[in-house]
Amino acid sequence: MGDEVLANLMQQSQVFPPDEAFAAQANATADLYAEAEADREAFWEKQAERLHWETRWSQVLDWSGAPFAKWFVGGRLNVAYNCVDRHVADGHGDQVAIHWVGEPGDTRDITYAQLKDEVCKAANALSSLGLRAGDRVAIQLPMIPEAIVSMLACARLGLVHSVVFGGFSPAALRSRVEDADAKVVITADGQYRRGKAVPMKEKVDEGLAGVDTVRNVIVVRRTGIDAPWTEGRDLWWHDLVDSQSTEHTPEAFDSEHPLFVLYTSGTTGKPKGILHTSGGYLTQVAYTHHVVFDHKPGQDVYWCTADIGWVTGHSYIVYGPLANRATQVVYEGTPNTPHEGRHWEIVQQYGVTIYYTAPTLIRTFMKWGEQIPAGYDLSSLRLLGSVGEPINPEAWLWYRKHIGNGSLPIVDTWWQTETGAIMICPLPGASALKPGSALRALPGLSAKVVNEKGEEVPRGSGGYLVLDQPWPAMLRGIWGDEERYRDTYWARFADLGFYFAGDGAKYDDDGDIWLLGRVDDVMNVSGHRISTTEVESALVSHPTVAEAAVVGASDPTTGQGIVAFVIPRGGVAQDEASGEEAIKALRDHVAKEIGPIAKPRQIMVVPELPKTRSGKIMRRLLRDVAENREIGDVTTLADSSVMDLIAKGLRGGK
Ligand code: 6R9
Repeated sequence: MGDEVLANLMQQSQVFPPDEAFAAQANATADLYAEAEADREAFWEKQAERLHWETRWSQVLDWSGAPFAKWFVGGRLNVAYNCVDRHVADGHGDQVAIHWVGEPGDTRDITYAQLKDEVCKAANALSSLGLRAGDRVAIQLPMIPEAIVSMLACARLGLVHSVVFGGFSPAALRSRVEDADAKVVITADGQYRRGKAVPMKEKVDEGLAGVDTVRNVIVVRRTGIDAPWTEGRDLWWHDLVDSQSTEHTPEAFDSEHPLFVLYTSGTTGKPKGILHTSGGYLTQVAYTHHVVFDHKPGQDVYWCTADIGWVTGHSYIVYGPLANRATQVVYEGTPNTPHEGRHWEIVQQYGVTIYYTAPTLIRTFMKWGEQIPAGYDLSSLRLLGSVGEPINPEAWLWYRKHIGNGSLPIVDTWWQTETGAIMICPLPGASALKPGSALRALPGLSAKVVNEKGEEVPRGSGGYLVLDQPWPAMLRGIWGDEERYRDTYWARFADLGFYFAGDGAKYDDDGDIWLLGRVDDVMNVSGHRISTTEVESALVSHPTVAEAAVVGASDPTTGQGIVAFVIPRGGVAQDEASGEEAIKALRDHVAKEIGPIAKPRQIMVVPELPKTRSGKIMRRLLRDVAENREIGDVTTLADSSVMDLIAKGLRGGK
């Protein structure tokens, strides 16, 4: 977002003071900031007491090995016990944990007692395969209950899960399985996508071809479509799990025992395996879910629309809500299957009170029209949330007006795969809300906007977002790559010990934070992080492409859209390369290499790319082309005529 645009936004911004009735019943009050400020460690100690610890910690934080933190040192707990068993032990076994809604319309209500049985059976099944604490398990599943059960079964046994988004390609699965050296993969025969059953197991097999470290593939039967089978390796979930005992004694693990690895795009082609551990992570997801969503167990019906393949699904479908004994909706399908009112129909049917989604979906709802939600009874809703990218004020105001009855608090939650849990966000009932601003760090957490030197910028100015204090759910490294961990996040402000988030941000005149999007080569498409390099590598791996440059161009629905510039290989005529078929083949190739979410919105065939004398591609200029703007300053180009060539080429054949 350019400075001008931002200035406009900030000018337009209105302030919505907290609603008194909401404030009177809110889980959090503004006092929490002062309480945390007075003694951070005591504050986090209190939050950790939300959980059941088998052994209490002896030290809250050990930062002596920075940037590798240890939280609740010496403490021992079982994450799955905290998310399931203890609620049953406390007499809430009959409370519904999950109202599951399948895309074709099938449903399942699962109580905490039933969830406990399912998790115990799955844990017994995984043990029977010889898996031991510390082993890695890859999970590529649709949004079905078995996905959540699998994650919790891993947590129960101290196995490290690596969930791979169901829309990722065989190649993406393979690189993740290999990087983490997963011994078992859990998947499904197929998944429903917009009313159709599409193969999943077949694709998993393609990804696993030649990978001999995977001992077993467990397959959930979801759609009934044909699944290729490798005897001796593949096992049906129902054959393996259904007959297991519902008794399983959870073992307590060290607070720093690894819980999961989740891969996310970095600035190079290779995704980073972000590592999270147990005690600190669970403490912060439980705390934030409690205060940010104002969640009341036994009363609220909570719905986070994310997929478990992303961190939002990990922290705010699985671990946070279940640790807090939530009753939640889990929906398998897309928001317009079979019709564009599907979400509102579900809200009405289950009486959803808390709804947490992404700006890209809000903008899609805007496109579909306000008459669609208006056709449903949304009066059960009492709080709305947003995550994944900056929410533009128009979308915020539409969300409040058409979904939130013109009155509900909206929590704009800034965080990352790396932070594990929400960091910057309003406290509903306590904060005055500003459409488009995430406001400030939550109590117990700290964020600053700084310049190149790491000095805090004055109000009204912008810079880089940093986190200047360690936090309980922080990543504990990149799987197998300590150096990349230090380089990516800690090298930029090494002397100051700040975590560099990769986001630009600005303080307004009140000192509130406005997030401005990534400052690196990571694009944000529909709230998903995709690196320009990753897409470039995919394009260049196609036989007709010599060179490629990719930029994120602003897009009214998806936030950013991927625009690629490609130079055809020698021997491929410009006309031929820019033909409809050839472009389609390239887009499909990227989908195959990475996944459909990475498909470029537009591909332009060009004779040259704009480069500096040191050979760096000047994406700024390409972005000007992609966004149909006047081309900016070209004086640092090695050959300043290149932009003319590109412009001429595009006029000629697009
Ligand atoms: C949770 C999640 C992280 C990146 C992050 C930032 C962007 C997320 C945001 C936001 C502005 C918000 N982002 N939430 N930007 N306001 N409320 O999305 O994790 O997939 O790792 O993405 O998303 O750019 O750096 P992840």
